[in-house]
Amino acid sequence: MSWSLWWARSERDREQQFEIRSSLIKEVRKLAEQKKVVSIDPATIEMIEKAAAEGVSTVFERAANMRPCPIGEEGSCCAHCAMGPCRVPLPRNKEETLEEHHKRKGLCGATAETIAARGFLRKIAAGTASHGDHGREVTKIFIEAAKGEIEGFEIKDEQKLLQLALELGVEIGDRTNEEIAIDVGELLQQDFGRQEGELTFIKRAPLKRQELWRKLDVVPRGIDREVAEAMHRTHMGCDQDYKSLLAHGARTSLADGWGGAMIATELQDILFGTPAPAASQVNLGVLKADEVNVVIHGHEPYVAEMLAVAAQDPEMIAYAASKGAKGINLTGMCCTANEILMRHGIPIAGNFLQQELAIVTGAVEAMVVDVQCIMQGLAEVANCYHTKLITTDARTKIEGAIHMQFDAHKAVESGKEILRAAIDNYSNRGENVRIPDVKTDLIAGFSHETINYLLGGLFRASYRPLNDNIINGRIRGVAGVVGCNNARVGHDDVHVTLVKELIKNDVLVIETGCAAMACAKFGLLVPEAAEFAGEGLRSVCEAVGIPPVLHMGACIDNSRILIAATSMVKDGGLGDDISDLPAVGVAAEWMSEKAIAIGQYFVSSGVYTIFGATWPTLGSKEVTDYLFKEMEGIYGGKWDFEPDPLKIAEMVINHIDEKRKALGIDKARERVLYDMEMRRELGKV
Ligand code: MSK
Repeated sequence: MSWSLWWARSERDREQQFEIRSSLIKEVRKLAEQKKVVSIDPATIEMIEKAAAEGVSTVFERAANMRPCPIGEEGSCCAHCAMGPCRVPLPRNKEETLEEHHKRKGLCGATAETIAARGFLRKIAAGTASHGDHGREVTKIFIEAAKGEIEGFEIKDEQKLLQLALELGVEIGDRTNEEIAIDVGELLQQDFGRQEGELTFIKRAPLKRQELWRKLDVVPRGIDREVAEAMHRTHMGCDQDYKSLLAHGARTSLADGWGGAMIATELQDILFGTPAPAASQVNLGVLKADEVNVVIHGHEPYVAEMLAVAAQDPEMIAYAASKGAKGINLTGMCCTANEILMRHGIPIAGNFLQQELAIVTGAVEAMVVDVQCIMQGLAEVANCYHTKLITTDARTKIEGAIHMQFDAHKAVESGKEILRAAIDNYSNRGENVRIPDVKTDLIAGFSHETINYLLGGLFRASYRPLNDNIINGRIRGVAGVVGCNNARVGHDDVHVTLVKELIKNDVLVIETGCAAMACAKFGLLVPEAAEFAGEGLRSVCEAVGIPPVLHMGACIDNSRILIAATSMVKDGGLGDDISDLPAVGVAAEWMSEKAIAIGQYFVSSGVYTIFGATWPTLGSKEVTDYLFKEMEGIYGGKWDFEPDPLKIAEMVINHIDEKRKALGIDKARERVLYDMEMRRELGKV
């Protein structure tokens, strides 16, 4: 069912459209409500059942017992002043017409359009603020490390530092890496508080895209400035033109993708190492029955980096042995997991919806959290078992948790102190332990640089082979499948069903965040998964030795996708802007405001972007039409919404085929069986 159908407004169609709209919303919820598919992951199901048997509340149980507010869900509620909250919901009965709905206003006179657009912009601002604050903290630590003011951190990727210095015009000469790094860090730090001008990395975008942004006046000036202005514009009595609000949404989102997120990724790579392919495992089965299990959860990598160092320290291993443990088993959860997976091969215990379930195993001595995506429910679950929930960042404190502030100036000691607390807790582990025997192999670490190298080799690193394989039709196009889990839809089900369908149709998939973990759990992130791919994609994967689904990192690393897309444009043959590429972005199980910021910077950068699960502006036809239709005429990219994964796949493929046609590369694709010699040739392309 197309979303647009339920907006037909003629009186003749009104009743029918009301039914269609109602059924679409119901369809989104149906699976979860009927409990047909809570999760497709056997480890998750086993732990949900254990939690239920032990009377422990989890997000799955709460989702079953509490329905989302229907007015808030469609973006029809405004709580921006104390005269409200005002509600301007869509018709809830067949007697009310949409025309009557249009007469419904907030106390200040705010229309459904203004209310929906303000809510949408605030989501973008919150997401941009989260990535921006992550980037700011990384930049601070980067500069302090270069100045020698903090211990335990050093420049790991000299080549990337020098490349970035060249790009930014920072003098290299015979200066030390540390001197260069200080200048690079301080230069990028200015992007957070810049009042006028343009963000540094805007110049990385294709020239045509930069010109478009300048013409539209949406080039971000400073990261913090755009977030602050978004909050101002959405204050009561300020911006009341939904198109104006959404234009600032585009500008704010660009301050995320080409600003805070990109700065974080670049500096993390220099400081901790640019990811390269690393083999590891995923799912709750990576927890160990006879070792101290520490799960590190959140987003910012420096606490995790220090724990990774401390866990290998002979002194700490001996301390664990003194408590009867055979070792220290460090594992990750959510995007901190992705960070330490990509750089150290540390296994992943699970994605977003599994955080409470890791504790339900009864085998986790400490869950150490930093920032973002950390459920408050963890404290109550930890209270039911022996697990210590340890917060490490003053920006994320949780009532009932132990706060052990991570001090970057004493990073090594801070890391050891946290580990000691976990080890001390090993003897408190009771008999109630059940670790699901479920884990899957994966390969991660496909940074932009790695893909470049794998495709083109050390001396001619390039995206040209990828472009050639798209042009010759072996690869139909590229889909960036990213984002969260959402307890309102079947856990992992939407991601995995979608991605399987895409690779079957020769669409190369690049992934980040919890989506990557979902597909990893189902064996799609190993080269052998090429057997699930269509003939063309399979031949390329086998020739190069890569999986058909490439793990590009944490959700902050969606900026890597922007760089990859720009490289594809610059390497030629696929148009002269990102919007020309046969490429699509999808967040099929999204739940975080960061996902909306990411989706909007994809759209503002020219990418057709489809979200599943739910959509937060359905309360206004005008705003939804603007996002889903008109934005394409402005930015070359647009939003779309569809909860069914197979329908999403169809939309992705249709869009890719349209772009192929526009590029003149839509001729019948050759179907050839490759012998070994031909595959070797393919690898050389
Ligand atoms: S952790 S933002 S649930 S991807 Fe990045 Fe996963 Fe979404 Fe958090």
